[in-house]
Order: sequence, then C-alpha cells, then structure tokens
Amino acid sequence: MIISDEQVTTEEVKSWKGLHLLHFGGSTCSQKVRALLREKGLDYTSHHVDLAKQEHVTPWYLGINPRGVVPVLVHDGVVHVESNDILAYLDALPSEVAAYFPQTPEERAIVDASLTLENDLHFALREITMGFIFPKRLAQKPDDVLAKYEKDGADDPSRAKEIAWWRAFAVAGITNDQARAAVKAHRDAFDVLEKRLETNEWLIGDRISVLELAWFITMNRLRMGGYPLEIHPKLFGLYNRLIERPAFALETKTPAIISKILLPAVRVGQILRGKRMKDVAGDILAA
Ligand SMILES: N[C@@H](CCC(=O)N[C@@H](CS)C(=O)NCC(=O)O)C(=O)O
Repeated sequence: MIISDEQVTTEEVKSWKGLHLLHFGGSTCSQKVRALLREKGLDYTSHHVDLAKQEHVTPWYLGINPRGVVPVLVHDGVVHVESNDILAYLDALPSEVAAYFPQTPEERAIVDASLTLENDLHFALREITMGFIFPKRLAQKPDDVLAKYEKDGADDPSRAKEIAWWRAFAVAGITNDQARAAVKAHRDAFDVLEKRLETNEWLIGDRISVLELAWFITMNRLRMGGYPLEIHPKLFGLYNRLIERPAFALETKTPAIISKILLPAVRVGQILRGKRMKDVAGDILAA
C-alpha cells in the first residue's frame, strides 16, 4: 500500500533514491521484511526507528506513515506501508533470486489468504508479546505520548485503532481472556499450517516461499512467549530447517540485555504470579 503524496508531509523522503527501510529490531513486521531483503540480496539504506523511545509518534515519522507503525519502505521517494504489501512489492523487483510469491493464480490465492490471516493476527501477536514477553511497565505508552500520537500526521483510521489499543493496554494490561484468545488464535492458525505440511514439504509449492518467511517470524515470537511449538511436529521441523538459513537466524537474535537480563527476570515474575503461557492457557495448548 502506498501513502499518497499529499499525506506524506515529511518532504525530505520524497528525494530519497533507492530502497530505504524504516524499521525496528524487535518488530515482527520489520523482521519479515529484513529477512526477505537478505534472502533476495537486495541492498537498502537502513533507518532505525526506536519504538522504545517512541520515535514512531514524532511529527517527522507520522509525516511519513500517518499510521505510526513500522516498517516503512521508501523506494525512489514513494512511501510503502503494510509489511505484507512491502514483501510483495520487493519480491516483484528485478532479482536473480527466484520469487517468494507463487506465480500461479491458484497458489497465489492460497498465499494471499494465509497472509491476510497472519496480518489479522497482528493484535493477537502483540498481546502475546505484551502479555508473556515484555513487562507492561516498559511497554505501555504514557498519556503525553498517546496525545502526540493522536495529534500529528494525516487522518488515518488505522492510527485511531492503534491508539485505542494502547489506551486499553495502559489501563488493563493484557487480560487473561485476551491472552487466552491470542494463544487460541495462533494455535488454530498453526493447526492449519500443520495440516498443509502433512502432505507437503513446504507451506506452498515445492520450495521456500513468503509463507515460510511470514510464519517463521510469528512462530519465533510465540516461542519467546513460551509456546510449545513441538505440539505441531511438522511445523516445528520446518522452523528448525528455516533457522539454519542466516537470513532467518539473524531475526531470532535478541540483544543480550533482553535475552540474558530482562526476559529471565520477567519469567521469574510470571512463575511467581502463575502468569506463564502454560499457566494461563495450558488447556488450549494441550487440546
Ligand atoms: N499491519 C501492519 C502492522 C504494523 C505494526 O503494527 N507494526 C508494529 C511493530 S510489529 C508497530 O510499529 N507498533 C508500534 C508500537 O509498538 O507502538 C504491517 O504489517 O506493517
């Protein structure tokens, strides 16, 4: 999806040449795009947008993407948003590497439906992240940040939805009901993928595709939250095959301060409060 010229008020990006990616290390949507850029050997200029420092709600950033989310691809001055659309756009650029989107209409329809589901799960994935991985205290957006988020940038209904989510999160965190629904939604999606793998080596066609890319990133995030991927043996096998590829493996690395200090500390708190995924949604994972 392209942000129209009049909605892009941060004029400088219109003169950027080549591929520019505005992204954040720990953002799953950014991870998918970086992994494809690597797999396809496409060069790009990287612009780090620190979500933890709320750099995505500044007038500068909202003047590029009024939705206030990453990633954004700027190609020769044109602003592209929505990670799955960006994947399709990048895949269609001239390249020596085989396409990641299938070329037949039948397979393309299956891929589009699966990517739509993956995109629809985005808030559920955030609920996994904020419910089981990051402490609310660090993740929530203060009122002044939300006010800025609301005020700047062109009108966009997606931004209103984002702000509503963050306001509810600031008040109630992730409730058990939300967390359970998020786990169930992912379990259902993974069950469908597992079925596909009963008769195929890959999720579509006879080689790696954009589906491996998109779902690998989701699986990785779920695992970080304590999801036992082994309950889907074929999918777990695929995950383990994919992690051998450097473009994928790089996206599983977290900075030591997070993996060695923050996450273990969060985990101890969860054990004490009975808030691990298996405490909150054990029945869903067992079924
Ligand atoms: N559907 C959008 C979702 C983009 C999105 O929500 N990105 C997240 C990171 S994965 C973000 O920027 N969140 C802003 C925040 O955490 O405040 C896409 O696929 O690009």
